[in-house]
Amino acid sequence: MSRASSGGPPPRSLSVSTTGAVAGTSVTTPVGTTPSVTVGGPPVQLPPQLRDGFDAKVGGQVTVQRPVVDGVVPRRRLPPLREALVDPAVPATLPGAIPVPSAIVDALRDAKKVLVIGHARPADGDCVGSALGLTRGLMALGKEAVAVVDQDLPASLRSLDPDQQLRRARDVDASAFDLVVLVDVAQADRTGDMAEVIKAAKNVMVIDHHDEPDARAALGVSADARLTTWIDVDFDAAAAQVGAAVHAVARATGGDVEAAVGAAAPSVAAGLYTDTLGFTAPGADLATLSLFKGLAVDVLGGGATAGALGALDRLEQGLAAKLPDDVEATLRAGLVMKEARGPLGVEPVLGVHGTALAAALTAMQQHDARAVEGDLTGLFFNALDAAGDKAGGGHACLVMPAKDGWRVSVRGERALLLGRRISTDGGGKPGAAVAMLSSSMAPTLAAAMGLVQKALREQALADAALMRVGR
Ligand SMILES: [Mn+2]
Repeated sequence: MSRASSGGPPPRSLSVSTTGAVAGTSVTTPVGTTPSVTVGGPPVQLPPQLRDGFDAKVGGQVTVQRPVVDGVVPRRRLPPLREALVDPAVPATLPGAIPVPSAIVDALRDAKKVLVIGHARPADGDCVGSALGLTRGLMALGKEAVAVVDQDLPASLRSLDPDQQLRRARDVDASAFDLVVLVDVAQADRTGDMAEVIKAAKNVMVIDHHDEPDARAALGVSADARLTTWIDVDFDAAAAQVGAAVHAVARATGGDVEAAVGAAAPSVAAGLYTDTLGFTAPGADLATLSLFKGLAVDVLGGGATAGALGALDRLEQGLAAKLPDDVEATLRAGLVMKEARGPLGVEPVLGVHGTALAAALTAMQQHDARAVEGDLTGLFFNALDAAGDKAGGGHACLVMPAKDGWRVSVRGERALLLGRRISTDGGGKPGAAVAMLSSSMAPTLAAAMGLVQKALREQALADAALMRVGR
């Protein structure tokens, strides 16, 4: 969200030749498959001498390799959002322009009481926006609807739910609903304590943009249950599908289309914005930006670009959730930055002291009793984004202590297909990735760099193939 724009116009076409760029590389798995990394050993506690561990092991263990990409992989960047909102050359579209599978429309039309579930632990702006957007849209059409994201939300996401409509699993009587809809997720075990509800449900729907070839198995839905899925990885955010679904079901029920889309619009816009990192993510599509623009100008902005810019200001201020100074200072003291040799040169590597995280959370709770650890980690991701911007073609890694081991996040300027199926950052889109690895710091980092190297080889081949067919 705070990721800086690198400025300048986006490339209009893939005009850079990469002939010969991938000579000598080998790829053992097809593009788009999940890189598989297994690191043995039980989870370990953060060692007190983390800084020393970084010095001694990280630099020494990461293999230096000849760059595997000689040419420049084109960046697919969109114009800066504020310029796009006022630039007449950037089209604006509305959710009605997106076709919705008829089975999705029919099932939503027929349902009277709908339970909408987003992913949790972690939640993100798209799952919150999608869950609230669908719920609000259905309520505007006279249906009963309840949204669940089963975790305490970090401060930034609390701003997307000002009326505190989201429920926890423990607060919901699942037997009261005739349709269960999962948004932005197709796996029961990523919904917190909603997994058993999903498995027992007899009428289930999935609206998602993450690759899931066998949703019935991933959900644990029984063979006799009705399952209706709309899974399409070409969408940057599930919120785009949700906006379209609200429009379509409003039309199908003869309801007030404008009221339904209007009720969903703030949440849908938030999902589009967050899953594309404010439309700065390398893989973000113009179609998504156009949908955001249509919602911002025509729905939230009252038809005026000034109104749209005001809506964007409010969205960004809410998402920014600025930390108190004392909390931020504590966190910054716990952030370690090192540089490792990666496949494309020097790769910034960031590490986080677990003790600093704990101290900062205690300090934060003096300011806000609802504070959770997620309120704090945004600072590290901002640092990661900044490091990624400075990596000059390399990729920055962030390694943070987590409940079951270490959380490794990666950011880079180059398009990167890294762990799409395990990714929750950036909607699983190129350039943003996350993996959970259970091991100590040094092998985790080495494994993370291996993921980056492998994904870069695959991406180089994919880009070369794209150019060969003249796209
Ligand atoms: Mn998403």
